[in-house]
Amino acid sequence: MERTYLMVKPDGVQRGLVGQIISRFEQRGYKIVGLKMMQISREVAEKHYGEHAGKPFFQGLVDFITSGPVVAMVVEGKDVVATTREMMGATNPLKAAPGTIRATFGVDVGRNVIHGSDSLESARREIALFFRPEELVDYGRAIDAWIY
Ligand code: 3AN
Repeated sequence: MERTYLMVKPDGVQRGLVGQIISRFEQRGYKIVGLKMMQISREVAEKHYGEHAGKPFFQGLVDFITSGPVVAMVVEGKDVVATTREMMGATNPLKAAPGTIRATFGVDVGRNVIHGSDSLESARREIALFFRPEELVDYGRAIDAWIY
């Protein structure tokens, strides 16, 4: 089954949105296979956002993602990378479709409450960057027979 890396950013944690955000993925039928709160180091943040190195907003991005705790998770399910991107909405919350997480909870591109991997390749890279293999759990759920 496909897996993706999702992260409630420091603004989502500070605003008390962790439960509501995680709930959306659970309600959809996706399975959480890794979950932790952590403080990201600048080194890891710079790796995570490596593709944006050199862009004008890069320092701000690293400052922000390291500014407080985040809630990191690995979520598993059918087409989970593309579907969770859809559920998150566009990078700029003002452009995000109504009902998406970013449209529901945000108005500013630098404070868009959640990160999610944008491809299978990014998902693999980001899962390996933030989780050790033993932190991920393999388990079955009876309810899966009603989802798939
Ligand atoms: P997404 O998070 O939707 O995958 P990316 O990976 O292009 O978007 O950008 C990573 C993060 O960088 C975004 N979540 C956003 O917070 C920030 N960001 C992207 N573009 C801009 C921009 N033009 N100005 C400020 N921040 C930006």
